[in-house]
Amino acid sequence: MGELVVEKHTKYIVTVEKSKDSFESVVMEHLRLNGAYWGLTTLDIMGKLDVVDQDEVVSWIMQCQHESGGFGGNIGHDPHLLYTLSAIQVLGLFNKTDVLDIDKVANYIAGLQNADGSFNGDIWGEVDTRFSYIAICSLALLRRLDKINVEKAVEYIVSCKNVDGGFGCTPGAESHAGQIFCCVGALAITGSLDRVDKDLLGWWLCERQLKSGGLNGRPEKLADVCYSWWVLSSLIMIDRVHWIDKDKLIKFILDCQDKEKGGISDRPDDAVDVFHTYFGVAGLSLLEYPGLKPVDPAYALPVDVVNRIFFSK
Ligand code: GRG
Ligand code: ZN
Repeated sequence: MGELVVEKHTKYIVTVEKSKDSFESVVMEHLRLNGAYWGLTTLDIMGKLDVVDQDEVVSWIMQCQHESGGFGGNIGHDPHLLYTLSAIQVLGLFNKTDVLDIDKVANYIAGLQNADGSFNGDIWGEVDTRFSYIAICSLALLRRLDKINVEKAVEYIVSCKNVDGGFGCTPGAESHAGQIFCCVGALAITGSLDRVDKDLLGWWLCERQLKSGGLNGRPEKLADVCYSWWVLSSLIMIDRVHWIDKDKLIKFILDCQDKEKGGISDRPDDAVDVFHTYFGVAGLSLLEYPGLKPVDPAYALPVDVVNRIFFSK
């Protein structure tokens, strides 16, 4: 079995961040703040965060903030919950959350909760359990969960639970590993994991492992490195990670590396991108691959960062 080529992945991430005219950078322009979160978190997990200029990143992030308190994906782009979470997470990585007007950001997030407990992603009104997770995770990191109706938020998430034990994006929508991560993560953060049928959901999640060792996101779909994050983090939160073959999954992830140029792809021999590089490295961390910082499965940040946020001041 090969090994994780840490130096190559570090170089790959730094290059993607810097080269504003690469194909990936052009495609990602509108969600750059989100891409920054994936790339920088990956560097931190590998112990390489010191290769970036923190002040430059923090100053750029603050330029993405709007009067409303929310953050856009880049300077001049509309605010959305997704980029607001990325901003909080990256500032957390750098131990710089004190540059934020915490109540202003928290009020923006809380203002997106609906009467049924669900959340809109932005002013345009799309509702999805992704936004429930993002709101809850963001407010928990800001230590402002008291700004929303947590009980109703939990009830809405539970209303998206299916008979297979999984969760979808809205009530009645098909179970999908990405949505399951969001719902289980939000329930974990709010101390509501008793609302999950752990054996039933654990069974559905461990069935995602295919012969190759890789995981898919739904029955009959292809394996993809990103599910090493969405599925594995969920299995850990419900205490059922021993139901999959860890060694086979480690091998699948390592086989998705570009060992020359760095970066990790969705499946062997595909083109690499910064998202799957995060999912691969974070997945390996969840699998306790040597030399990586442990990652918190609910907050999607290194455990030492989460501890610093909750046990300081
Ligand atoms: C901080 C980790 C973190 C997340 C922020 C954005 C978000 C919250 C969560 C997204 C959860 C989600 C829905 C992930 C799924 C993404 C994905 C791979 C979708 C692809 O779905 P299909 O149906 O692909 O196109 P498959 O694999 O089913 O063929
Ligand atoms: Zn993927």
